[in-house]
Amino acid sequence: MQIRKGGQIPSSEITSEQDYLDRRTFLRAAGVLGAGLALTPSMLAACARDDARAAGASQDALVPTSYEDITTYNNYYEFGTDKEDPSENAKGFRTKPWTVRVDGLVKKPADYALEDFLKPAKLEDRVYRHRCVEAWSMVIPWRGFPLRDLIARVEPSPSAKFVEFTTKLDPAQMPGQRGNVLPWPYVEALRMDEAMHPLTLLATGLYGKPLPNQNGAPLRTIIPWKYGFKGTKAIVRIRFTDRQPTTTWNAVAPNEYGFYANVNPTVDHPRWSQSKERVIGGGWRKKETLMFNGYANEVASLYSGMDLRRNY
Ligand SMILES: Nc1nc2c(c(=O)[nH]1)N[C@H]1C(S)=C(S)[C@@H](COP(=O)(O)O)O[C@H]1N2
Ligand SMILES: [Mo]
Repeated sequence: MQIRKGGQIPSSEITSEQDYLDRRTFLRAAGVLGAGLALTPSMLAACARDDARAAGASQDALVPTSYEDITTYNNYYEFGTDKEDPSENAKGFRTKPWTVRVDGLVKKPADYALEDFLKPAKLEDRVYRHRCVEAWSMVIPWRGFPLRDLIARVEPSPSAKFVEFTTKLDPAQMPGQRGNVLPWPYVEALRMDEAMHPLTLLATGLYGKPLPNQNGAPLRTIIPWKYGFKGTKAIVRIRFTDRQPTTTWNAVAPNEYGFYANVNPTVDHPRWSQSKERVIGGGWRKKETLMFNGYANEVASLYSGMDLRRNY
Protein backbone atom coordinates (compact mmCIF):
# COMPACT_ATOMS: atom_id res chain seq x y z
CA MET A 1 0.00 0.00 0.00
CA GLN A 2 1.48 3.33 0.94
CA ILE A 3 4.44 1.65 2.51
CA ARG A 4 7.57 1.05 0.53
CA LYS A 5 6.86 -2.16 -1.19
CA GLY A 6 7.21 -3.70 -0.86
CA GLY A 7 -17.45 -20.76 15.94
CA GLN A 8 -16.55 -24.24 15.12
CA ILE A 9 -18.01 -26.08 12.18
CA PRO A 10 -18.97 -29.75 12.54
CA SER A 11 -16.40 -31.85 10.72
CA SER A 12 -19.17 -33.34 8.59
CA GLU A 13 -19.65 -29.90 7.09
CA ILE A 14 -16.03 -29.31 6.27
CA THR A 15 -15.28 -29.74 2.62
CA SER A 16 -11.79 -30.87 1.81
CA GLU A 17 -9.89 -28.73 -0.62
CA GLN A 18 -9.83 -31.52 -3.20
CA ASP A 19 -13.54 -32.16 -2.81
CA TYR A 20 -14.15 -28.49 -3.16
CA LEU A 21 -12.12 -28.23 -6.33
CA ASP A 22 -13.81 -31.29 -7.80
CA ARG A 23 -17.22 -29.81 -7.25
CA ARG A 24 -16.05 -26.51 -8.56
CA THR A 25 -14.74 -28.04 -11.74
CA PHE A 26 -18.17 -29.48 -12.28
CA LEU A 27 -19.98 -26.28 -11.47
CA ARG A 28 -17.69 -24.37 -13.71
CA ALA A 29 -18.48 -26.72 -16.53
CA ALA A 30 -22.13 -26.27 -15.72
CA GLY A 31 -21.71 -22.53 -16.09
CA VAL A 32 -23.48 -21.80 -12.85
CA LEU A 33 -20.78 -19.87 -11.06
CA GLY A 34 -21.84 -16.31 -11.48
CA ALA A 35 -20.97 -13.23 -9.52
CA GLY A 36 -21.96 -13.55 -5.93
CA LEU A 37 -23.85 -16.78 -6.26
CA ALA A 38 -24.14 -18.35 -2.86
CA LEU A 39 -23.13 -22.00 -2.84
CA THR A 40 -24.93 -23.92 -0.17
CA PRO A 41 -24.25 -27.64 0.12
CA SER A 42 -27.74 -28.43 -1.17
CA MET A 43 -27.19 -26.19 -4.17
CA LEU A 44 -23.91 -27.87 -4.86
CA ALA A 45 -25.67 -31.20 -4.86
CA ALA A 46 -28.51 -29.95 -7.01
CA CYS A 47 -26.11 -28.44 -9.51
CA ALA A 48 -24.07 -31.61 -9.65
CA ARG A 49 -27.19 -33.42 -10.86
CA ASP A 50 -27.83 -30.94 -13.59
CA ASP A 51 -26.13 -32.68 -16.50
CA ALA A 52 -28.00 -30.74 -19.10
CA ARG A 53 -26.35 -27.48 -18.21
CA ALA A 54 -22.89 -28.99 -18.23
CA ALA A 55 -22.66 -28.21 -21.91
CA GLY A 56 -22.45 -24.42 -21.60
CA ALA A 57 -19.22 -23.41 -19.90
CA SER A 58 -19.10 -19.97 -18.34
CA GLN A 59 -16.75 -17.50 -19.96
CA ASP A 60 -15.79 -15.81 -16.76
CA ALA A 61 -15.26 -18.90 -14.65
CA LEU A 62 -13.91 -18.28 -11.17
CA VAL A 63 -11.05 -20.64 -10.51
CA PRO A 64 -10.15 -20.55 -6.81
CA THR A 65 -6.59 -19.61 -5.98
CA SER A 66 -4.75 -22.39 -4.14
CA TYR A 67 -5.17 -22.66 -0.37
CA GLU A 68 -1.41 -22.28 -0.13
CA ASP A 69 -1.36 -18.94 -1.96
CA ILE A 70 -4.43 -17.59 -0.15
CA THR A 71 -2.85 -18.33 3.22
CA THR A 72 0.77 -17.28 2.59
CA TYR A 73 0.38 -14.13 0.44
CA ASN A 74 -1.37 -11.74 2.80
CA ASN A 75 -1.77 -8.11 3.72
CA TYR A 76 -2.15 -7.81 7.50
CA TYR A 77 0.15 -5.10 8.78
CA GLU A 78 -0.50 -6.00 12.41
CA PHE A 79 1.69 -9.02 11.65
CA GLY A 80 4.24 -7.41 9.35
CA THR A 81 4.37 -5.68 5.97
CA ASP A 82 5.82 -8.46 3.81
CA LYS A 83 3.34 -10.81 2.18
CA GLU A 84 4.72 -13.88 3.95
CA ASP A 85 4.92 -12.19 7.37
CA PRO A 86 1.31 -12.76 8.52
CA SER A 87 1.42 -16.53 7.91
CA GLU A 88 4.57 -16.69 10.05
CA ASN A 89 3.80 -14.12 12.74
CA ALA A 90 0.09 -14.82 13.31
CA LYS A 91 0.61 -18.51 14.10
CA GLY A 92 0.09 -18.18 17.83
CA PHE A 93 -2.54 -15.42 17.75
CA ARG A 94 -5.27 -16.31 20.25
CA THR A 95 -8.82 -15.96 18.92
CA LYS A 96 -10.50 -17.61 21.93
CA PRO A 97 -12.12 -16.13 23.90
CA TRP A 98 -13.32 -13.42 21.51
CA THR A 99 -15.84 -10.65 22.08
CA VAL A 100 -17.52 -8.45 19.47
CA ARG A 101 -18.95 -5.14 20.65
CA VAL A 102 -21.97 -3.82 18.75
CA ASP A 103 -22.67 -0.20 19.62
CA GLY A 104 -23.55 3.28 18.41
CA LEU A 105 -26.91 4.03 16.80
CA VAL A 106 -28.48 0.64 17.37
CA LYS A 107 -31.42 -0.68 19.38
CA LYS A 108 -29.56 -3.72 20.72
CA PRO A 109 -26.02 -2.71 21.63
CA ALA A 110 -24.17 -5.56 23.30
CA ASP A 111 -20.87 -7.27 23.88
CA TYR A 112 -21.28 -10.64 22.24
CA ALA A 113 -19.18 -13.68 22.94
CA LEU A 114 -18.25 -14.82 19.44
CA GLU A 115 -20.12 -18.14 19.87
CA ASP A 116 -23.36 -16.28 20.65
CA PHE A 117 -22.71 -13.79 17.89
CA LEU A 118 -22.40 -16.63 15.38
CA LYS A 119 -25.09 -18.95 16.74
CA PRO A 120 -27.98 -17.68 14.61
CA ALA A 121 -25.81 -17.38 11.48
CA LYS A 122 -26.37 -19.71 8.56
CA LEU A 123 -22.93 -20.19 7.07
CA GLU A 124 -22.64 -20.29 3.29
CA ASP A 125 -19.76 -20.86 0.88
CA ARG A 126 -19.20 -18.14 -1.69
CA VAL A 127 -16.49 -17.89 -4.30
CA TYR A 128 -15.51 -14.24 -4.75
CA ARG A 129 -12.95 -12.28 -6.69
CA HIS A 130 -10.49 -10.54 -4.37
CA ARG A 131 -8.70 -7.48 -5.82
CA CYS A 132 -6.05 -5.67 -3.83
CA VAL A 133 -5.44 -1.97 -4.47
CA GLU A 134 -1.83 -3.01 -5.21
CA ALA A 135 -3.12 -4.50 -8.51
CA TRP A 136 -2.98 -8.20 -7.73
CA SER A 137 -5.91 -10.55 -7.38
CA MET A 138 -7.06 -13.94 -6.19
CA VAL A 139 -10.29 -15.91 -6.18
CA ILE A 140 -11.28 -16.99 -2.69
CA PRO A 141 -13.93 -19.47 -1.58
CA TRP A 142 -15.11 -17.81 1.60
CA ARG A 143 -17.35 -19.28 4.26
CA GLY A 144 -19.51 -16.81 6.12
CA PHE A 145 -22.91 -15.13 6.23
CA PRO A 146 -24.40 -11.92 4.88
CA LEU A 147 -23.63 -8.93 7.09
CA ARG A 148 -27.21 -7.82 6.55
CA ASP A 149 -28.44 -10.78 8.63
CA LEU A 150 -26.46 -9.51 11.61
CA ILE A 151 -27.58 -5.92 11.00
CA ALA A 152 -31.19 -7.05 10.97
CA ARG A 153 -30.73 -8.78 14.32
CA VAL A 154 -29.23 -5.80 16.13
CA GLU A 155 -31.69 -3.24 14.68
CA PRO A 156 -29.79 -0.05 13.85
CA SER A 157 -31.81 3.12 14.29
CA PRO A 158 -33.03 4.86 11.11
CA SER A 159 -30.46 7.62 11.70
CA ALA A 160 -27.55 5.18 11.21
CA LYS A 161 -25.94 5.90 7.83
CA PHE A 162 -22.57 4.11 8.18
CA VAL A 163 -21.14 1.01 9.86
CA GLU A 164 -17.61 1.04 11.22
CA PHE A 165 -15.44 -2.04 11.85
CA THR A 166 -12.46 -2.12 14.19
CA THR A 167 -9.66 -4.67 14.37
CA LYS A 168 -8.36 -5.95 17.70
CA LEU A 169 -5.75 -3.76 19.39
CA ASP A 170 -3.25 -6.06 21.07
CA PRO A 171 0.40 -5.02 20.59
CA ALA A 172 1.55 -7.87 22.83
CA GLN A 173 0.23 -10.34 20.25
CA MET A 174 0.42 -8.20 17.12
CA PRO A 175 4.05 -7.20 16.54
CA GLY A 176 3.16 -4.69 13.82
CA GLN A 177 1.19 -2.67 16.37
CA ARG A 178 4.40 -2.05 18.32
CA GLY A 179 5.53 0.15 15.43
CA ASN A 180 3.67 2.98 13.73
CA VAL A 181 3.51 1.78 10.15
CA LEU A 182 -0.22 2.60 10.48
CA PRO A 183 -2.27 4.29 13.20
CA TRP A 184 -3.78 1.45 15.28
CA PRO A 185 -6.24 -0.12 15.51
CA TYR A 186 -7.14 -0.64 11.84
CA VAL A 187 -10.57 0.83 11.11
CA GLU A 188 -12.77 0.55 8.05
CA ALA A 189 -16.36 1.51 7.33
CA LEU A 190 -19.17 1.11 4.84
CA ARG A 191 -22.20 3.13 3.92
CA MET A 192 -25.31 1.41 5.25
CA ASP A 193 -26.58 0.39 1.81
CA GLU A 194 -23.18 -1.18 1.04
CA ALA A 195 -23.24 -3.04 4.34
CA MET A 196 -26.79 -4.24 3.65
CA HIS A 197 -25.96 -5.45 0.15
CA PRO A 198 -26.43 -9.22 -0.13
CA LEU A 199 -22.88 -9.69 -1.48
CA THR A 200 -21.31 -8.24 1.69
CA LEU A 201 -20.18 -10.97 4.07
CA LEU A 202 -18.96 -11.52 7.55
CA ALA A 203 -16.53 -14.36 6.91
CA THR A 204 -15.49 -17.00 9.43
CA GLY A 205 -13.78 -19.42 7.06
CA LEU A 206 -12.34 -20.21 3.67
CA TYR A 207 -12.17 -23.43 1.66
CA GLY A 208 -14.81 -24.77 4.03
CA LYS A 209 -12.46 -24.53 7.02
CA PRO A 210 -12.19 -21.99 9.84
CA LEU A 211 -10.35 -18.80 8.85
CA PRO A 212 -6.58 -19.05 9.31
CA ASN A 213 -5.26 -16.29 11.57
CA GLN A 214 -3.44 -14.59 8.71
CA ASN A 215 -6.70 -14.24 6.78
CA GLY A 216 -8.49 -12.47 9.62
CA ALA A 217 -9.68 -15.03 12.16
CA PRO A 218 -12.04 -15.23 13.81
CA LEU A 219 -14.21 -12.75 11.91
CA ARG A 220 -13.71 -10.35 8.99
CA THR A 221 -15.69 -8.44 6.42
CA ILE A 222 -15.69 -9.14 2.68
CA ILE A 223 -16.92 -6.57 0.17
CA PRO A 224 -16.03 -8.20 -3.15
CA TRP A 225 -16.52 -5.17 -5.43
CA LYS A 226 -14.09 -3.03 -3.38
CA TYR A 227 -10.32 -3.05 -3.02
CA GLY A 228 -9.23 -5.52 -0.36
CA PHE A 229 -8.31 -2.91 2.22
CA LYS A 230 -12.01 -2.14 2.78
CA GLY A 231 -12.32 -5.55 4.45
CA THR A 232 -11.43 -5.57 8.15
CA LYS A 233 -9.70 -8.54 9.76
CA ALA A 234 -10.08 -9.75 13.37
CA ILE A 235 -13.12 -7.57 14.10
CA VAL A 236 -13.82 -6.66 17.74
CA ARG A 237 -16.26 -3.80 17.24
CA ILE A 238 -19.12 -2.94 14.89
CA ARG A 239 -20.39 0.61 15.39
CA PHE A 240 -23.36 2.31 13.72
CA THR A 241 -23.11 6.05 13.13
CA ASP A 242 -24.69 8.92 11.22
CA ARG A 243 -21.34 10.38 10.10
CA GLN A 244 -18.79 8.99 7.67
CA PRO A 245 -16.15 7.43 9.94
CA THR A 246 -12.44 8.14 9.68
CA THR A 247 -10.91 5.04 8.11
CA THR A 248 -7.29 3.97 8.34
CA TRP A 249 -5.90 4.12 4.78
CA ASN A 250 -8.07 7.06 3.85
CA ALA A 251 -6.70 8.99 6.84
CA VAL A 252 -3.09 8.04 6.10
CA ALA A 253 -3.13 8.91 2.38
CA PRO A 254 -6.48 10.39 1.28
CA ASN A 255 -5.26 11.16 -2.25
CA GLU A 256 -4.38 7.49 -2.78
CA TYR A 257 -7.05 5.58 -0.86
CA GLY A 258 -10.60 6.84 -1.11
CA PHE A 259 -13.40 6.08 1.29
CA TYR A 260 -15.32 4.17 -1.40
CA ALA A 261 -12.41 2.20 -2.90
CA ASN A 262 -14.64 0.54 -5.46
CA VAL A 263 -12.58 -1.48 -7.92
CA ASN A 264 -12.44 0.70 -11.03
CA PRO A 265 -10.07 0.01 -13.94
CA THR A 266 -10.66 3.53 -15.31
CA VAL A 267 -9.48 5.40 -12.21
CA ASP A 268 -5.78 4.88 -11.60
CA HIS A 269 -3.99 5.05 -8.30
CA PRO A 270 -1.72 8.13 -8.41
CA ARG A 271 1.34 5.85 -8.52
CA TRP A 272 0.13 2.97 -10.71
CA SER A 273 -2.50 1.85 -13.16
CA GLN A 274 -5.58 -0.03 -11.99
CA SER A 275 -6.53 -1.31 -15.44
CA LYS A 276 -4.89 -4.72 -15.01
CA GLU A 277 -4.10 -7.11 -12.19
CA ARG A 278 -1.51 -9.79 -11.53
CA VAL A 279 -3.23 -13.09 -10.84
CA ILE A 280 -1.60 -14.67 -7.80
CA GLY A 281 -0.57 -18.26 -8.50
CA GLY A 282 -0.77 -19.82 -11.92
CA GLY A 283 2.25 -17.99 -13.29
CA TRP A 284 1.18 -14.54 -12.16
CA ARG A 285 -0.28 -13.70 -15.54
CA LYS A 286 -1.94 -10.33 -15.97
CA LYS A 287 -5.60 -9.91 -16.69
CA GLU A 288 -7.92 -6.98 -17.28
CA THR A 289 -9.51 -5.58 -14.16
CA LEU A 290 -13.30 -5.55 -14.30
CA MET A 291 -15.52 -2.63 -13.27
CA PHE A 292 -16.64 -3.14 -9.68
CA ASN A 293 -14.41 -6.22 -9.79
CA GLY A 294 -16.96 -8.01 -11.98
CA TYR A 295 -19.94 -7.22 -9.75
CA ALA A 296 -21.26 -4.20 -11.68
CA ASN A 297 -24.63 -5.82 -12.39
CA GLU A 298 -25.19 -6.25 -8.69
CA VAL A 299 -23.76 -3.03 -7.25
CA ALA A 300 -23.51 -0.26 -9.86
CA SER A 301 -26.92 1.10 -8.86
CA LEU A 302 -25.59 1.89 -5.37
CA TYR A 303 -23.48 4.62 -6.95
CA SER A 304 -25.78 5.98 -9.64
CA GLY A 305 -25.37 9.73 -9.96
CA MET A 306 -22.03 9.70 -8.13
CA ASP A 307 -18.85 10.91 -9.79
CA LEU A 308 -16.64 7.84 -9.40
CA ARG A 309 -13.56 9.87 -10.29
CA ARG A 310 -14.09 12.09 -7.27
CA ASN A 311 -15.50 9.37 -5.05
CA TYR A 312 -12.70 6.87 -5.65
N1 LIG B 1 -6.73 -5.43 10.29
C1 LIG B 1 -6.32 -5.43 9.01
N2 LIG B 1 -7.20 -5.75 8.05
C2 LIG B 1 -6.81 -5.76 6.75
C3 LIG B 1 -5.48 -5.40 6.38
C4 LIG B 1 -4.57 -5.07 7.44
O1 LIG B 1 -3.38 -4.74 7.20
N3 LIG B 1 -5.03 -5.10 8.72
N4 LIG B 1 -5.11 -5.41 5.05
C5 LIG B 1 -6.20 -5.26 4.05
C6 LIG B 1 -5.76 -5.49 2.68
S1 LIG B 1 -4.82 -4.27 1.96
C7 LIG B 1 -6.16 -6.59 1.96
S2 LIG B 1 -5.80 -6.76 0.30
C8 LIG B 1 -6.88 -7.70 2.63
C9 LIG B 1 -6.08 -8.98 2.45
O2 LIG B 1 -6.79 -10.11 2.85
P1 LIG B 1 -6.12 -11.55 2.67
O3 LIG B 1 -4.79 -11.52 3.34
O4 LIG B 1 -7.06 -12.52 3.30
O5 LIG B 1 -5.98 -11.77 1.21
O6 LIG B 1 -7.07 -7.49 4.01
C10 LIG B 1 -7.38 -6.16 4.39
N5 LIG B 1 -7.71 -6.11 5.79
MO1 LIG C 1 -4.97 -4.66 -0.31
